[in-house]
Amino acid sequence: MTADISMEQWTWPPSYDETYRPPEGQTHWLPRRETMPAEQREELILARIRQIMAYAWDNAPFYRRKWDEAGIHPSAIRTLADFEKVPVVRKEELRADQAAHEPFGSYLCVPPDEVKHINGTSGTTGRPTAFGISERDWRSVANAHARVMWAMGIRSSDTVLVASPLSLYWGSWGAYIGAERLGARVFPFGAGAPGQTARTVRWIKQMGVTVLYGTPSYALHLAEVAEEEGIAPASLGLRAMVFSGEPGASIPTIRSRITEAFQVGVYDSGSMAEAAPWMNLGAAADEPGVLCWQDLVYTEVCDPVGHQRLPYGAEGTPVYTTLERTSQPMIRLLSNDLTRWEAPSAERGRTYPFLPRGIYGRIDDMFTVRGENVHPSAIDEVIMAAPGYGGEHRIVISRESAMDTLVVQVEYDPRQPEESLPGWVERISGRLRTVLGVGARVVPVRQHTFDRTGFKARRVIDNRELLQRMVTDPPPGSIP
Ligand code: 8LE
Repeated sequence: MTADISMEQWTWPPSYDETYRPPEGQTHWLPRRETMPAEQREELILARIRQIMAYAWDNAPFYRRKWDEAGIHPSAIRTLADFEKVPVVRKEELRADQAAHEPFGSYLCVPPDEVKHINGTSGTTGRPTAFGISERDWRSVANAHARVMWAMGIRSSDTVLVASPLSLYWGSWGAYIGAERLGARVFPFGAGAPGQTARTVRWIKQMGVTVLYGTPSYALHLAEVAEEEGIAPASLGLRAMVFSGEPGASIPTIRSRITEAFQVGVYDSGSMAEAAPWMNLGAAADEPGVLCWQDLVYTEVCDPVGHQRLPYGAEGTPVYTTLERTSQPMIRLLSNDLTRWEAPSAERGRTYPFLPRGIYGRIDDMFTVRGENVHPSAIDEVIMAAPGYGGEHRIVISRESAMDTLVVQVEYDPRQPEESLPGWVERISGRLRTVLGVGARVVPVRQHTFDRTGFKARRVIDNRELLQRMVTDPPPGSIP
């Protein structure tokens, strides 16, 4: 077994043979790692976790402080059950630590000049967080994503168009370097500029693009625009779509709208940018659901309060531990997302746990619109700072013509003359767009349209089908 594993580069720190690629007809990129008995893999994962905890203890004041406070030393972790006692890392902690230890935080484990790539969060909840990525980690992510995309059936003969923003977003770059590593032709097109979607349609046809990476919302928009341009989406020649960033690809109604429009295979993927290789949750079949590629990032579906691992079959929140990252390793990163997991089964072709409905929601109040994470408090901040604010507002998320739309109904101060309202609305919309990175329609309403509360404001009204269904038809084992 050891010999097999070393052949497949199970080493710490990770190092990959960059010339390796399986024969086109082979199903698995690293057959041994992907199909070995789950218990055997878990033994290796435990050993790796111990190495990584020792590494973080030595190199990251952030982790040493945190574990010291919890009375935990890496040497005390002898089983995966012991590991459940390691306190989770919250995104807010990373943000605060970065603010105190500019620019990459005291969880950076390599000398700062080894950071060769920067990605980041959009920063809707305050200070943006930077991802400082060493060349070694960049290559590990490329190799990991190549492996997952290989399982999706992507090959060197494919042309992969990246249709998400090519800026801070790890999603786009992760898809790009994964597709490049497996030898495909890559086309970094991006998304979000005015008029860009119609151009996307034309370029897909012109370049013979076969695979598109983006968000499910964007795919639906693309279908609409194609129709408007007089081009049937199914005639574009795409054969697969790889999604991440938001729920959709594992939600039957959305999924079937996409497959019906484009006649493509649909593959869900994506955990969190911090946990890159974020394709660690990735489909290996043209069907809803994602596998947890445990030897890349060890995923525990946990009780959202105590953060202990839950038995297979239960619903909980994923907690991620990166097993190949050296620059900013994440050790028990709390997602606050919602999923249900199933035990590994060799019948799925890979012995990884399975999330049959993917990630289908968030525990906290954050919501995702057109692939952007939006926090209601970021909206509150902008609205309440606007001169002429009338005292209350509502955030309405709905789905209009296949795209998520965000409507903010804002009460205005009656002392504002009616004729100044269009300018007022425009200023707030512009500010919201800057802060959120996504457009919102601002609707002025009369003062006292909305109830006031003496307790907590409930300003978010989510009309989207998914969340409604979760309320009326909760899945078995749901958290009440
Ligand atoms: C349901 C994974 C990536 C790079 O595409 C991404 O969106 O990372 P980011 O910006 O850190 O956002 C992570 C959050 O997006 C997750 O916590 C989850 O709420 C949501 N998300 C990402 N991918 C999916 C998803 N939700 N299904 C997905 N496939």
